[in-house]
Amino acid sequence: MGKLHIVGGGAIGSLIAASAHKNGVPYDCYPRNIRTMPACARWQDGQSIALKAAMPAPVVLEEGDVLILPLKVYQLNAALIQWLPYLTQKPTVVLMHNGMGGLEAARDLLGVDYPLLLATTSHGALKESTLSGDFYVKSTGLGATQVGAPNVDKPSPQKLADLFQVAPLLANAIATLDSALPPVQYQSDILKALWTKLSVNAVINPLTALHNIQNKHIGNTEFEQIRIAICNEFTQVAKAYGLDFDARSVHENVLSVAKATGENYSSMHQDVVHGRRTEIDAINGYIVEMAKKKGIPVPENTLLVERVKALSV
Ligand code: KPL
Repeated sequence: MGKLHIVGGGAIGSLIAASAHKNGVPYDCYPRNIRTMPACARWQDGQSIALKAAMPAPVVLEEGDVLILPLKVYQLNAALIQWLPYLTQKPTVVLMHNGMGGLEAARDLLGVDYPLLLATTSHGALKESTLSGDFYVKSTGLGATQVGAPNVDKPSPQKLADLFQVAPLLANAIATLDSALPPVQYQSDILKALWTKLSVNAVINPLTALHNIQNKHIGNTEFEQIRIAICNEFTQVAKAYGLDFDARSVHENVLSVAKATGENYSSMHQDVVHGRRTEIDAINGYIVEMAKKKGIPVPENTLLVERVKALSV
């Protein structure tokens, strides 16, 4: 099994590290700021686990290693540029972020043939600090991770066993991820899975941030009109790029995720509350950009981008 190298000390990166530790998968963490890297993880059953000390700088990786970047999209470029000199052996790179735009950034910097995986996770995690200022990561809900290989020739292998035939290192990297933080599900059409997640984030994230509410309130009737409008715009834009969604099912899926993650405050809500930059450009902003290229009007998404930007300045 290859070693897992986790970039960034955010909630999801730390959760992956903690779970790798628990499951005996070799790993190292490379946070931007060693001081704020969680020293331990707390599981929902009350157990806690201490994490390995973080690495101060990148190291040259081997071909069978896996470099995972659970970062915000806007942090990705700088992180990939920093890691480029250490990727000469072409270890598998895994992108895991909300919103879109990472694939384009990775293809620009690494090349279109680079062994790359795209992943999206529904595991919940929060990074918190104790009164004495020590950081820890708290698991807030078990989920699943979907992963796919966008740079493998079309048609994409339908099953993981097929991927093992054409790209064994990528398939092994998926197995490593599954050993670290299960379950990991291989998706032959990862772009569709990412667009599905985009539709969820495009509704829940800006509305929870603007109204200062938990995810469960997104199902309230006061938001019905705007929910439907966002889903309709999303569906039209996706269709223009050959992705076939049904607006009604998109809306139903948003409602079921809002219910399933009801007690959560969305990541955008948290970003606004803590005065951090939001991912609005990679979520609703991405829909607006893609719509513009095809001449599709998307007034609701455009307004949400403006309103969230006004919140976070
Ligand atoms: O991905 C999320 C986020 O907060 O960014 C959801 C699914 C909305 C869960 O909170």
